[in-house]
Amino acid sequence: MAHQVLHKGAHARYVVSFQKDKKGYEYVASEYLRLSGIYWGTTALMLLTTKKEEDKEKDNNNNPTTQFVDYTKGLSADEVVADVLECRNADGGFASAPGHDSHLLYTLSAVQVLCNYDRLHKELSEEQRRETAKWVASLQSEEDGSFKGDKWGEVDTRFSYCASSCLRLLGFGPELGDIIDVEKAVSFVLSCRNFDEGFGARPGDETHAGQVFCCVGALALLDALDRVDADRLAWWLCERQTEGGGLNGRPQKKQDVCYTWWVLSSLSMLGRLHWVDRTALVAFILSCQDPEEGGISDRPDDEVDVFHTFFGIAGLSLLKYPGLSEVNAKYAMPQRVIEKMGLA
Ligand code: GRG
Repeated sequence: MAHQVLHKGAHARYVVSFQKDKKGYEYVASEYLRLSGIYWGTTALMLLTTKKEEDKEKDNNNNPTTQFVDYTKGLSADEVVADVLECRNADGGFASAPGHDSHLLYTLSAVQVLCNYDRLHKELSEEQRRETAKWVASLQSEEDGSFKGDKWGEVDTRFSYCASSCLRLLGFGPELGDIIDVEKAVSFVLSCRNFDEGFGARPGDETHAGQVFCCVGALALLDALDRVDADRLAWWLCERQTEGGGLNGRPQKKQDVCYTWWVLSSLSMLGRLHWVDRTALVAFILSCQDPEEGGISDRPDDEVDVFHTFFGIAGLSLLKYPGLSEVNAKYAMPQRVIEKMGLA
């Protein structure tokens, strides 16, 4: 394989220039998912940044593996936070970009970014946080416990995950049951389980690794992960590894860097991360980098983007690639943030 080391500096430069070039084509064209882009990019910078103590780590040849650079400094925290707050709507939810409707996907991204920068409580009053939580809870169906993504009504297990994560990050611990019907939320997720022990977007839909992450994550966040057969599900997940070393999202499909995250984080939550061939997977991810301009693509020699850059780095972090900060599999956020919030 051509590029066998992670080009941390190049990736950080790529993320920073994407985020700063607000008139650039990529930035303008991604307005419909802008807030998630901010979450992917800024979280990638945080994972590239290691704590100072980790400088002392040595590789097999006793050489230091990390050099401390705070890659997050490439972007102004105040500007990032201002960009996020501009997307807040009067209903308490957040939109992909100013002027759009609130959606659960972007509300989760907003809350994640504010937590990552330790600004959730500084920027949103208790009343505003309650409004956001109420808006999230209002999307749950009283009938079957599912969540819709917004007022327009699409139901998907992605939204069960987003709602669960959002409410936990907003501080709902044992009192989660006061705001949503937890048992019904769990039952809906379980109703999307298939014969292969995997999960789809709605009852009867095909198993897909992205939805498996959402369902395993939601069950973990709702303290119900013991209701899956971990061995059978982990077997389906580790069968996603292809001859090229990368992972696909379902049988007969192509490998893609983003499945490193959806599959590995699920395996990690199930305590079976070691069921994949780590060496082959690391080599595949590294082969998808642009070593000069930075960024990671879905497959070697394809165009890079912030989505695959984040999930490649986060996947490498789960694989304990040297010189990266630890990522939390359940929240897809830096472990140090989750620990500081008392959610680990
Ligand atoms: C906080 C990490 C995080 C996530 C929030 C939005 C979300 C919750 C999860 C998305 C999970 C998901 C469905 C991921 C899959 C994305 C993807 C690459 C879909 C492509 O699907 P197909 O059918 O691709 O086009 P394949 O690979 O099956 O051909």
